[in-house]
Formats: sequence, structure tokens, C-alpha cells
Amino acid sequence: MCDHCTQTHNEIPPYDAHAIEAKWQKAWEDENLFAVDEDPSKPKKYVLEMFPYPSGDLHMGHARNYTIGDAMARQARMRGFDVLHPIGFDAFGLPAENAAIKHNTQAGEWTYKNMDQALATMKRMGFSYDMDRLVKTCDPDYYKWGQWIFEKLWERGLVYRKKSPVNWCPGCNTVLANEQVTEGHCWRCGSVPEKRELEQWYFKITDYAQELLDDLEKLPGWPERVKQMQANWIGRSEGAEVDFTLCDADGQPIQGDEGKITVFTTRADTLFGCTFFLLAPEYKGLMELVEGTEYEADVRAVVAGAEKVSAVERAQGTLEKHGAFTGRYVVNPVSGQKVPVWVADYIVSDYGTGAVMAVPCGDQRDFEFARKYDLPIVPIILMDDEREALEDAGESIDTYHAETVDWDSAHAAEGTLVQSGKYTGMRGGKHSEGEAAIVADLEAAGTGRRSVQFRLRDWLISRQRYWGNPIPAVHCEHCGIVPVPEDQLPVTLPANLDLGAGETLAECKEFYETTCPVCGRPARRETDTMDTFTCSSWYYLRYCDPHNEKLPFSKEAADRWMPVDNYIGGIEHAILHLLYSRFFTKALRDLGMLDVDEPFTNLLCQGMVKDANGETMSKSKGNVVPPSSVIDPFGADTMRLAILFIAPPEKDFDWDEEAVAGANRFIKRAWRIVWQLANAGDASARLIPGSLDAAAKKLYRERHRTLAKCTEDFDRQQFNTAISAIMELVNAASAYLNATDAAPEARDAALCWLVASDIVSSLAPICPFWADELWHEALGHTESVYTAPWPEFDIAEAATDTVEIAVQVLGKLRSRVEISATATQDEMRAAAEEAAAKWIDGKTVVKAICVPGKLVNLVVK
Ligand code: ANZ
Ligand code: ZN
Repeated sequence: MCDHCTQTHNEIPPYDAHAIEAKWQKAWEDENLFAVDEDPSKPKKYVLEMFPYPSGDLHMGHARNYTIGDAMARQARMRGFDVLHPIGFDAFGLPAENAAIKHNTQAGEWTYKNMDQALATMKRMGFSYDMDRLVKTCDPDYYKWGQWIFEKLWERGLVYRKKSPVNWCPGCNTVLANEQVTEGHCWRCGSVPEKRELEQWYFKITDYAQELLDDLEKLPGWPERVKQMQANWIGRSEGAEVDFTLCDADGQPIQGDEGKITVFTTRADTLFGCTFFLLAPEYKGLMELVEGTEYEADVRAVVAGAEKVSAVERAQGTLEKHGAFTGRYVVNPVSGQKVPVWVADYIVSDYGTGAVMAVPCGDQRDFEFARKYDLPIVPIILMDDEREALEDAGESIDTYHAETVDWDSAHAAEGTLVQSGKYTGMRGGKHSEGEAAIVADLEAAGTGRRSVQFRLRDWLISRQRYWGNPIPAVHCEHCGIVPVPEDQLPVTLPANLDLGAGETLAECKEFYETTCPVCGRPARRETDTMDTFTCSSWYYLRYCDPHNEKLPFSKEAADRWMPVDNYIGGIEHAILHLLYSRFFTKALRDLGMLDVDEPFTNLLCQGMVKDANGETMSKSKGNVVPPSSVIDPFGADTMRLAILFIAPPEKDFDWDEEAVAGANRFIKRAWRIVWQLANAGDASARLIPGSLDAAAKKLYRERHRTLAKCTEDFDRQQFNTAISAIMELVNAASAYLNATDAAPEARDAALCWLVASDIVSSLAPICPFWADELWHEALGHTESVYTAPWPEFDIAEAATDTVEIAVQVLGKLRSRVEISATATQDEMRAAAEEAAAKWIDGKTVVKAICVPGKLVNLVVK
């Protein structure tokens, strides 16, 4: 007898998550089930999750990231794609060094141990990776190719060295790229970087600035906000360069800097409002202007103060502004006015020309500076309401005159130009009529020209750290800096550095002593390593061809698999990693190594997993929920189901114990229903839709409807609603089983079998162990459910052929009746009269008002 009803069924085995999961982990591994087929007759699908940094075991954020990708990959496999779904580790980086120092081990040892632990958790979670393609960036056979790519980029002129003020992080003891200074702090340790003048290696990403911006349009599958963040970071600005003539207090030209200083401005229309002129503290030639003068000391003080603050913060303009007069002047090429030159710390040297025409009436930063140092503010642009007020007062724009303003902030940037010579009356603003007119005149006079500026800076890639990919270069006194010959790659990291004692590569003789590959004389190896972001900029290409010993990857393999169809990862990578990867793809394309312009067609940024109170999980807060805390009691399938069911993938969610318990209840229930259906079912019976009875017909319709919904939701990656659809199917199946309990022999065996298969198949991408167990044990298959196709459905079959209509008598609802969806008015009336017989009772129906599909109102007398 069955516990749940009064019938005798075949035995239903209990759902034992742990036994099942262990069994299928092993079976899939033995069978190498998730290896790529390399079957060119099938369409390809490349599903990729951002690979982890192996800092310890996986956390909930990883579990969510990989579960999303795995559901996509498994479903794609069932839908007939040849799927590439690889994993690896972003294994170089500072935490390994710090841990090595702290725990007195080697950075490599610590890293490999962590990778093993993470791999074991991935296996428990049932992720369908092609393990044959595992990539660890700290393996010499991976980083060798990173060095090789570096040398190719070098040959192409995309690598150079430059001495410049760089962000030196005192916490990490290394320089940082601009991108790695977020809100004035090191992205990793939070220290405030210092400026240091150092010779460093750069990648010339700015060569691709325009293309990186333009091609965002080729990415409709990326979240808008990510594209916006990239566009802002690239920061294209259209404007003009304007040459000012340098002079002394008497207006005598000075021959410094060829006698002129050029500014970049987006607002040439405001030239008549330029009342002073600003130089960045790092401006080349600034010191020559003041040396030996009474102004030197004040200027030096501003320069020294600026060194303590990062350029990023200074440019934000939110800090208190500091400046000093240089004693020099410039002459405005349009107005002929002579204005004083100041140094100001909110001007940065690496944007535009490092010199600015200050227009305090229109620019808030200049306004604040003018107020602080009592410099003139002359209004040269009227906002529309100011202009109307002027005209109402009967005054003319042409004769408008004001030498100063009583405002407390700069005014709107757009309006009508006034006090602007022949440009008075024109529209002013970015890309305005006035701007165009002034730039045209400047061009004609040779004192200005159109110019486009990008915020994007070249990528500073050298790091003075040990645990990274060595830059393959040799410094020779005779030959200069030369690349390590290709046949000597990789330059391998020495294993036994004493990090604890503070030893660096630059102090490791064994490493740096070498001979020059050109002249053979003793030489010194470069001891900087590459930013680890270089390693993660092309790993997705190595996955296409992981064992290639001649190249980082073959063109053939890249052409087969690229671009990645679905890339899944955190929004924290919206700028750095994604921008660098896009740059690498384009540069490698230009080297002829692959054909695509963009590496990632669709990008999904998964939301964060927060604790039950909506707080970000972190070790320091002690609120981390480790994946094992769910897998241990419930199994990985419950964990995966809960993760995908709690919220759509791109939304943040709060960790919810109740949802986990709910997911576990559903899995168990679905398990029983599938077994019951399978026991009642028959694989060889033929399903004849026309001969199904009403209850069976209802279930049959429901399966088409829910599968259509589920499939569509999978396509939109809305797994939570896909799961809801599967739950509805399980409910419908359960209702059918209950309705037919009295006469189980009358159940439609073909239908039961079909629906059992449907439930298992549709849940298979989400609960893989559960699914393969049922597929084999309840449904008797000998091959994995992932070799079976995704269930087919026909949305037309979901349409019902009957409708329920309301029956009213004299406008009062009396009954409901089910009639054919195609019933005529006469048929509707007849059905209504029958259903409402007792309210008609002896009276005559004089009229029937029929609303097809909805109701019949009977008028009686
Ligand atoms: C005159 C002016 C008038 C400006 C006005 C703005 C408003 P975007 O749009 O971001 O490209 N600028 C130029 N170089 C600078 C530097 N190195 N450091 C700080 N500021 C700099 O910004 C361009 C504007 O930023 C330029 O246009 C310049 O100020 C300033 F009502 O020139 B403008
Ligand atoms: Zn040499």
C-alpha cells in the first residue's frame, strides 16, 4: 500500500541526495560526459563563467555564478548544440604572496591547494565543465603564451616604456593602473596611492579607444549600464585646441614653450568669458616660468600639495582647490585680452594638454577657484529666462554689459552669447552654433583646431611583485631593452624566493642574471611582472585550444568557438576586465590570430547574494553562508534549485533558509510524482491526443503550455519563472494522478510516461543529479538525460477547446457552464437554459444576450 493514497503501486525509492550525487559525479567523470564533441555539423555554443581567483574555497557568489552558467550549458547541450563550457583559475596575484608570507609557505603551494579545494566543490555542485580544458594561469604552459602575446604586441608597437608619475600603492608595494584606483583608493587594499616618477611598461590601449567605444553598439546582448560605464571610462570628448600666447605683465611675448600654451576645451564658445588661465601642477615648463621669481615658492607649495592626492580625486573637483599665480599672462587669441596664468591642483596633467582656459561664469570648478582667489567672473552667456527678462525690460543683448556677477555658483552652460564681440547673440553651449563659429575662425587664423580627447589612458601593466607573469625582456647595456627570443619562452618564475624575508625578483640573482640574447654579454633580466589582468584578458581564447604547444591557440579553434555566446560574471568587472579583454581580442585580431571583433556576445551580470538581512556577505562580518552549509544537509540539487528560484539571475537576493527548505520539498515531491507517473506509464504506448479523456486531455494541454513557457523563460535566462512553469506541470500531473486514483488502470500510460519524461528533462539543467537518476532508474534509460533532446511541445495543443461561461437570468449570475469554444449563439442559449432551468421554472425566455466566450444573459417573463 502507498503512504499517500489507498492504492498499491510499485515501490518508490526514497530520494537520497547524497547517494545519488556521489553516484553521478563519478559516472559523469568516468564517461567524460561534458567533453566538447567537436562535431562541426552541430551549431556551437560557448558558455563561460568568469573564472575565479583561488583565494580559498568557493563562496555563495561563485556558486550562483556557476549555477547560472551550468543551467545554460546543460540546456544548450540538450537542445543540440556542441557546447564548450570550460573552467580555470585566475591564479596569479597578490593575495597568494601575502598568504605565503603569513603562513610561511610558497605562493604556488598555497594557490594550488586552494584550486584543488575549489575544484572539489565544483564537482560536488555538479558543474558540467570540460575538465580536459582546465586552465591555471600560473602554469608555465599558460603564462608562456601570455609572454608570447606580450612580445607580439611589442613588435606591433602596442607595448612601450615610459617614465611618468604613477600611482604607487604603499599597501601593496607596487604601482597600480589608473583603473585600479577607485575613488582615490587602491582597489585591492584601500590605501591611498602616492605619486612616484617611475619607468614602467604600458600597453597602448588608447590606440583602440575609438573602436572600443564604437563597438559597444555591436553588443545588444550586454546590459545597458555596463556599456554606459565603459563609454564613460573611455570618455570621448569633442572640442578644440586653442593656442594662447604667453607674455609677461607688460604684454611682452615670452619665448617659453614656443611662446604659446595650448588648451583643450569643449567650450570654445566661452572664450570671451576666460578671465584667467590654469596649468596643472605637473605641467612641463611650469617651473621654468617661475624659477627665480617671487612666485616660485607659492607655486612649489601647490605642486608639492598636489603630489599627495591622486589625479583621479583631483579631477573630480570635490576637494578644496589650491592654486598660485605664476606672475605670467597669456593673450586670448579671440578677444585679445591678457589674463593671468595660475597653477591649480584640480587641473590634471594627463588630460587634454594639462592647461585650461578658465571660464568661471560657466564652469563650477573655475567659479569656486575664482571666488577663493578673488579672480574676475564675467558673464558671457545668458540663460533663456535671463534673456527674456532682459528683453522684457526693453534692453538689448548687443548692449548688455556686466563686469561681474553676484551669483553663488556658475550658471547654466547653454544660452545666448553676450559680451562676445561678433559672436554676441549666437547660441552657446557644447556643439553649439557659437562654438562652431569660433572654432572655424580659430582654424582660419591658425590659432586653434578641432580636437577629440579620450579619458582612457594607456594601460600600465608592470608590477613590482613576484607572483605574476614575468615580462620577457632583457636589459643590455649595449643593445638596450630586448625581447627574450621565442624559443627561450617562458621566462619561468623562480620557486624559492624568500617572500617572508622581503625578497623580490629584483633581488634574486638566479633570476635576473642572464646574457643578452643579441650580443651575448652579461645582462639583466626585467624583474617586473605583468598585471594579472593581462592573464585574464585572453584565457577564454586558450580554452578553445588548451593544449596547443605551438601557439596560444589556433585560428581554426578560435574561429570555431569565438565569440563566447554567454558570458556570466559580476558587475564589478564592468570596466577593467571586460575592457582589457575587448582590447586583447581586437589586438589579436589585428595580428591575424582570430576573426571576431568582440569576445563576448551576451553578458549577464548576476546579482549579489546577501545575507538574510540584506547585508553583503563577508568574512569580516561573519555572515558568510558557505555552499557546504546547504549541500551537506540537502544536496547540491537543492542548492542549485534554490539559487535559481529565489530571484532572476541579474537581481540581488537575500539568502533565505525557507526558500532552501522549500526547494528541497519540491525536489522530493517532484521525485515522487515522476516515479508515480513512470510506474503508471508505458514507454511503448502510443499517445493519441484525440482519444484522451477529459482529465488526461487537461494534463496533456498543460504539458504543452508549461513547456512552452519554460522553454521561453530559459531563452530569456529567467530561470525562476521557468522553474515556476515546471512546478505547474508537476501540480497538473499530481492532480491527474489524484483524479484517477479511483481507477488507476484507466490512466493513459503513454501520457504518464511522456509527462514523467517532461518533468525530468525540463528540470535537468537545474537539478542534474536528480534528473539523471530518475532518467535511468524511473524511466529506464541507459544513456544520460543530457544526450536526450529537450522536450518538444506544440503551443497550438495548449489551446483549450472548451470555455466556461457565466449564465445570468435577468442580469443575476445563476450558474456557470462549460461549452465548446466554437459554440454558436443558439448552442450557447440552449446550454444556458439547461444550466439555469430551475431559475427559469415555468417562465418563458423572451431573449438571450450572448457574449461569446464570456456569458449568456437570459431575459424571462
Ligand atoms: C572652457 C570651459 C568652459 C570648459 C565651460 C568647460 C565649461 P570634458 O567634457 O570632460 O572633456 N579641462 C580640459 N583639460 C583639463 C585638465 N587637464 N584638467 C581639468 N580640466 C580640464 O571636459 C572638458 C573641459 O574640462 C574643458 O572645457 C576644460 O574646461 C576642462 F563653461 O574649457 B573647458
Ligand atoms: Zn646586448
